[in-house]
Amino acid sequence: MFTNAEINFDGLIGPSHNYGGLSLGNNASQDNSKQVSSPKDAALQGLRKMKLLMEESIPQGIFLPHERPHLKGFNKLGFTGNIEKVLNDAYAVNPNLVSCFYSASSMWAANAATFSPSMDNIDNAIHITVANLNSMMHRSIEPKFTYKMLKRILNKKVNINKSLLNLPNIGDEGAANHIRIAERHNAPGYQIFVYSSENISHAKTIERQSLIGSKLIAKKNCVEDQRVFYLQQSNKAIRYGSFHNDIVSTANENIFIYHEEAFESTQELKVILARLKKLVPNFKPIKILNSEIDLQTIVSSYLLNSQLISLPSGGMMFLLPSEVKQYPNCMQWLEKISAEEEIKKIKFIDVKQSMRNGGGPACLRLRMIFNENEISSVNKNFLLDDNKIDLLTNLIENKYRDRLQPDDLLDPNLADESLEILDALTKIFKTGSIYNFQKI
Ligand code: SUG
Repeated sequence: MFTNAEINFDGLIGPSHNYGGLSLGNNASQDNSKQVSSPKDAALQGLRKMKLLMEESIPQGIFLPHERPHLKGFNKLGFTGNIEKVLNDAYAVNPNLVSCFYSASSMWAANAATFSPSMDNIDNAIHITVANLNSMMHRSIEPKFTYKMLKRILNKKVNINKSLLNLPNIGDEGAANHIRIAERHNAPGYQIFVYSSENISHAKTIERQSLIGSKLIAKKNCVEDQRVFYLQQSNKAIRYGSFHNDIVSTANENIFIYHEEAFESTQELKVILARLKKLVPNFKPIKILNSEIDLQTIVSSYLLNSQLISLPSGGMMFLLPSEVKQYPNCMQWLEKISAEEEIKKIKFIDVKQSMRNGGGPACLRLRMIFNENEISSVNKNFLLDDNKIDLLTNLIENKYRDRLQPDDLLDPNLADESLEILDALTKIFKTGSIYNFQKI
């Protein structure tokens, strides 16, 4: 029986996971630039996280890795010939072109799209809009395949909207900047779109989510006007490395946790919180004070880039990156909230390979909410079970590389291996041919 209204879809980590140093403003991506990665460890870590949630009887969905190397992209830029030539020619122009078109960044599914459940929307239908991710080159190549995959995962009853036009000032980075608050998942809720840039002007910081983009997404998703709020992320948080809002705040059902310096205007926040107090039964905002944990520690620990998740057995679980254990003040705060709030289960997970590129547990998943009549919209092939976990573990252990260093991206064998793995994945998930290379 379907007991939990929420399904998390995680991005399965692809075989070319590497540290390209591609995301300016993302401290981990910059600090680990050109280090050796382990695609095998990364994928197994991601899978263990999914398994841990399944052990709590939480349904778990999956997004397949995108096709990398992105041969079509290389071709469009004028690189032709065999793969070895394409890679070498692109590398000669700029080595980052190769890292970009090989990036496994689709693993961070929280950036794939923005989901609005039917009970919040004018037409009582689910809407999901793919993110254009246009602030970073390696991420801007994701939307097309995300759309294609969502079409395979969700049936016609779900409105899947294409991403916003790829214009520089309407950046949209999906659910990582979107907070939904409701008495419970399947009750009508309120959505806060957190943006980082308001004006069409030269930015001082790297502003990835625009206000214009946020407004267009709310409109595309048909969210009722009175259910939408806009709130600006603080410039200080962005400067400190919170390139998405899900690093300085998190929410689940009636609980909203945020750092006191997460948002630009305390006045605007106050107004929204007061409205939500009136509108949402049992609404509980939890503010983390600087005196408890300073902003820098919130950003470097990834305390709030955790999955706060409702358990079918009641109460909530906080699934945190294991790095948090290194911060005594974060641990004290966790002790405090588990004593005071309904967050009774605290667990840690090692997703170090993803963390080293700035992606914690919350980044690795996109949440979707369905009621009992809508759950049949989900293609079961994309839901994990023990058998698929075994098949995936086997594939990852046997076919993924243990180590990948920057120069390995020029090895034509890596391209062949990657496509072989993607092909095997389409068999495990019975998707039919979904990748470009599978079309003859
Ligand atoms: O977009 N890192 C990702 C991390 C995304 C995290 N997502 C959320 N906060 N929801 C990004 O910056 C680094 C890739 C590299 O440098 O190789 C990267 O893309």
